[in-house]
Amino acid sequence: MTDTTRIPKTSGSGRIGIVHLGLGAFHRAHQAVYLERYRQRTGDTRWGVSSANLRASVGLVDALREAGYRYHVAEYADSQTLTLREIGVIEETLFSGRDAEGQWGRDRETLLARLAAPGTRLVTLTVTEKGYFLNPASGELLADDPMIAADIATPTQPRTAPGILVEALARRREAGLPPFTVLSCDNMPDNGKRTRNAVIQLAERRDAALSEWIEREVAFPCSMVDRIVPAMTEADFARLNELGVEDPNAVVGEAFAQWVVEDDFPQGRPDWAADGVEMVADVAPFETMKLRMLNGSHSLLAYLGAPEGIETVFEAVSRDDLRALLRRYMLEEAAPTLAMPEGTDLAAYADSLLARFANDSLRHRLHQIAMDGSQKLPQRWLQGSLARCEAGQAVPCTALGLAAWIRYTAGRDRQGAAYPVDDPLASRFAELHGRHGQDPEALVTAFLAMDDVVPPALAADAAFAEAVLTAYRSLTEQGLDGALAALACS
Ligand code: NAI
Ligand code: CS2
Repeated sequence: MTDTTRIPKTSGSGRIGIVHLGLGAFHRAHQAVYLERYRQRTGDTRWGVSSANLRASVGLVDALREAGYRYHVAEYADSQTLTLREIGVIEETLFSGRDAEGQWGRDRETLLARLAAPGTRLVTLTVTEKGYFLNPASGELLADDPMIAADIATPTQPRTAPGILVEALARRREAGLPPFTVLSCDNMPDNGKRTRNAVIQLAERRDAALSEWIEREVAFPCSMVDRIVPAMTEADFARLNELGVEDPNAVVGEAFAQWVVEDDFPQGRPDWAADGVEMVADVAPFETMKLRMLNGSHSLLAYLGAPEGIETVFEAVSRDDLRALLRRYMLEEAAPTLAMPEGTDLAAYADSLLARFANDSLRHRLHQIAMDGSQKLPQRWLQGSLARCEAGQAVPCTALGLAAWIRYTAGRDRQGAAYPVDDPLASRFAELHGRHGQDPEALVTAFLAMDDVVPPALAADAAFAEAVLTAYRSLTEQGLDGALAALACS
């Protein structure tokens, strides 16, 4: 039950009930929009947001502050239909990352105080998959990562999202306050469970009693989030200018939005079901469906298309062969791995995704989607592929995708021009390409042996490994057209 009426307004501003970590484009165009709708509908101002960046983008933090925390969201259904909203639910922006002089944590104490304030009952996160510092394949904390090691050494001056949550929860426990609920809104499988794992495993290294308290008292509901919100381009700003909106903090996304949330909020939550938030007992089927069908398709387009000079999702799905590949991947390789509630029509879902990808108002760059592949591929492709391979079924489209990812990580397009490979494992990729670049079999074997990305049982599947190698050869020798023709997707 949600009871928002008996909670005292004792936070710093009285209007802040939520602290958000990861003030990026998605937070501004998804969670904030739902909360704005809630506020407009109910007049309840207690769920305002203090939104913080822990890594980069101090410029956005300060620009929003200068703009009185108001900004615009443009939602495009297609090139003709647009909804423009002004959002005012962000009450404060903070920066706790490293500044230009190399100093950490400019607003860290304010952020920790806000997190420890009695009025804060919910903490939400969009810090990207890598912001949890988990082994992407196993979901275990990367305790040796230098950032986590620093948070273990100086826990009261945390730098990472898990470190900040642990320190804030420790302060609440010491003050005799109830904890807050932690809601991950990142594209991870079981994102609540993974966040819990990161926080508890980090807390265990600090204080057993604290970690037991967190385990017992803190709720980490899972959620499935969906709205395509590409990084802003000059063209997006120019188009908004034409509409009379001059807002450096504006964001642009598609009209579609979905938020499915596990209903586990012991400290209360906005009563936001009427605003489109779907409250359910189990998010997992929806999350897996979205990760494998939508995000898996995105990654296929990204690794196949970007090195060919195809710039955006829209451009990619304008090609019949890539649309055919996506349809086949979704229906033959992703959908059969899903256990959905009765009545779910996955063919209709696939069609709706293809229609969303064809939105000609979004400039969703394939290189943006290609970022952090090591963190994304286990949940998008590899866990599903493992299930299929174990059942003796082939995954030719996914094998082609994996081959394309391996090629992508070389950082050179078909013309030989270099592009940056943005991934926490980029230096490992470079080393493997340096060592095995001339030997496709050794290269594919070395990539499949990365057990923090590829489940070992999948790497050990001879038919899968062969399919990846064949696809890699066909891609590098015959190019995209040849590789798609070999799959009969031309
Ligand atoms: P963005 O690039 O605009 O913002 C990324 C945010 O993550 C920034 O606040 C940045 O400071 C933070 N961040 C990055 N690495 C971090 C780290 N190691 N530790 C702490 N914070 C870190 O990206 P955007 O669009 O906001 O997406 C963020 C995440 O939201 C995605 O990775 C995904 O999990 C989720 N999401 C995004 C969607 C989209 O279409 N943009 C849709 C659905 C989910
Ligand atoms: C994309 C997602 O960047 C990516 O990896 O696949 O951000 C995608 O746009 C969203 O999940 C859509 O909800």
